[in-house]
Amino acid sequence: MEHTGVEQTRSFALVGHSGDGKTSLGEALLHLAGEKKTLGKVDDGTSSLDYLPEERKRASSISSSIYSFDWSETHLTLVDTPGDPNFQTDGQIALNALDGAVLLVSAMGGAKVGTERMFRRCQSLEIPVVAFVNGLDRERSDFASAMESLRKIEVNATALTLPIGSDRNFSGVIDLLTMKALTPEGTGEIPAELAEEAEEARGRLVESIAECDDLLLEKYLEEGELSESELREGLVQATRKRQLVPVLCGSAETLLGVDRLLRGIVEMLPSPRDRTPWSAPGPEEGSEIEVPADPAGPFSAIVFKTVIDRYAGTLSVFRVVSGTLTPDVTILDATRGQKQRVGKLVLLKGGDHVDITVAGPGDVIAVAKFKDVHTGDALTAEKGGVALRPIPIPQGVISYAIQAKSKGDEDKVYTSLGRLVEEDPTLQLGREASTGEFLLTGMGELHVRTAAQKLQRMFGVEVELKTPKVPYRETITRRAEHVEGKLKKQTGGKGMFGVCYLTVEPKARGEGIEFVDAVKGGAIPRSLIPAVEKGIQEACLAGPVAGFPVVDVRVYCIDGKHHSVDSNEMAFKLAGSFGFKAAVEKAGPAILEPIMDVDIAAPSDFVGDVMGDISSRRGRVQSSEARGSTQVIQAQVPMSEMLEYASRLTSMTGGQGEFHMTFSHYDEVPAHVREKLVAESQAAKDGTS
Ligand SMILES: Nc1nc2c(ncn2[C@@H]2O[C@H](COP(=O)(O)OP(=O)(O)OP(=O)(O)O)[C@@H](O)[C@H]2O)c(=O)[nH]1
Ligand SMILES: [Mg+2]
Repeated sequence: MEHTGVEQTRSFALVGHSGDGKTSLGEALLHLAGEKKTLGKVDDGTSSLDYLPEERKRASSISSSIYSFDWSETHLTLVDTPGDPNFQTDGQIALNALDGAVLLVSAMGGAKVGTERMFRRCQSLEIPVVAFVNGLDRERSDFASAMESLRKIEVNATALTLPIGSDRNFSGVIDLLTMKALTPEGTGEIPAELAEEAEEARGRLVESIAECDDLLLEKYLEEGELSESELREGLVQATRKRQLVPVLCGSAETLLGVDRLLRGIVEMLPSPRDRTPWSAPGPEEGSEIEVPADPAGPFSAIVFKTVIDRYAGTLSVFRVVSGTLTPDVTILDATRGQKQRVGKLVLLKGGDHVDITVAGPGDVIAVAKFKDVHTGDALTAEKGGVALRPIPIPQGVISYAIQAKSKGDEDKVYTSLGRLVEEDPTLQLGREASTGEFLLTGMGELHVRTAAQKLQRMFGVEVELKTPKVPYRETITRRAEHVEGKLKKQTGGKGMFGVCYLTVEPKARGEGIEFVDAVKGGAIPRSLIPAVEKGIQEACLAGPVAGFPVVDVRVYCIDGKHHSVDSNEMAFKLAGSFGFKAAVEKAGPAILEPIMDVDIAAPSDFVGDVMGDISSRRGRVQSSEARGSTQVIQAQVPMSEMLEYASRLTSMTGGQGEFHMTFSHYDEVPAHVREKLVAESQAAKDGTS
């Protein structure tokens, strides 16, 4: 395939709440574009977008999938994103690299938390949005309520099509620009019983378009109407400038209305040239330069996904921002400053790949076997390329200790986890300093559990997830002065001698440990002061209260004593460590726990149960607000109380509740929690001693 040309290129994501039909809509688009002969279905495992075994098993997306295809002389890349908050981050990362989004809204229940979250993300990334009300063939579907729900979440929505009939009688859509009915029979007249409704809706559409442009508004006020071409152009501009969100409607199941959406995507979403231009840090501090979508310019691209493919190896998926790429060249990972060899260029079609020979601005392609290229990295030409800002990757919020099921598999688990983390940057692999256990951190319980399943499928290693670990910390609450740390062993043979005096004081949350050398007059020789600091750093790894890392303390080393023969690094390291422990104990030590910001959405009937349950988890409800029949609750809850929340919420709401959490801050644990943690730490010590 030759690169189609920048003006005829579109890239967009399908975004929205879980289970509302994004993947099905993607399949419908591919089928209508002639890309797939048969319509792929999520439920019977024939979807090319939900192609991972884990997705087929759950009948729900766990990872964004990319499908490039051609239709009507346009080259399109569709990215189907998962709606579940455990996996939504993958789609949020992808949005950074795309030019538009189709916001899917269910005709049953309208916009929900997942819809709103992704819409906000599009707004913050300045991505134009076209909405699609899906599922009009379903019982109790309601287009008007879906429109209303969009306005409630502050989408400046205006209907571009109206449904003809609903439920089983849903038979097509009315195009409000042309005022024609689009049905499987072709283009026809609007059914008489809908004529008035269609006139009113068109009036609203025309007004919304006119309001976005002063010249159009003037003409509309003078003449009372605008020509079809003025309306079309006005709508395109208003959508691209994000003044309006045009709403189309239909059904991914019966395909009605989906061909109009396909046309709408090409007409209204911008080409790489019509989008908000890419910018990058310029040569002078604080300066910005624009990166035009020019096929003749220097190559620059942004990696938004990494896929481990059984046959091809690790694929880095990127969007070309400027320039043209051909196979067998050398480029640069500008984020890491490393040269990379490009072999073949691959176009992704879900899990299938097609080799291509050239890629230009707006194209999404993959290259296999780069060395140490990560999701989010900026790629450039080897020389003279402009380095885009890397895509920020959100950190996981919940950690599980992970263990090989069979002894002897530990190394394999570790290397396989490393590969998995490469593929999914929202997973992090760490090690618990106090126990030496591997910790896998992800966006939610399901995210981490699914990662464990993938580990088995992809690398054949079985692991056990242990109760999630809460990253508790220790700190001090007041100042303690002139505390002695002493090591003295001077009986027989070579002696060890070192004394330091430390003063500690609390620092603000998140500021870490600071060491201040305030020793005067050589009480401790200059060369041995770093040893004191090292001893303090080591003592910070396991605090004196319950063995958690110590944070947010400023330590002054104010004085000391040394011996000309017996003082050495080891002696002062130990003195520093002893002194720090003693000082922390005198400074009102406290245990800190992570507090999470939690958003919960549940049908209003369950709101009392959900709020009561949050209080019983030491949570504080901060707001509660109705959105249609859904209640959205925002609360702050200690992480330790949220570890198994997913299953609890499911059982409390009959599977209709959804929640999302992110880290907020650290706070001191109450006395009863502290006692429990101290007892657990004591028991662990007794067990190992
Ligand atoms: N009747 C009907 N069913 C639909 C329609 N769209 C989707 N479905 C069904 O709804 C279910 C969920 O659809 P998906 O396409 O997997 O939804 P999704 O938005 O991709 O869900 P996640 O991947 O979990 O975010 C499937 O059983 C689909 O067959 C529609 O327009 N009409
Ligand atoms: Mg899906």
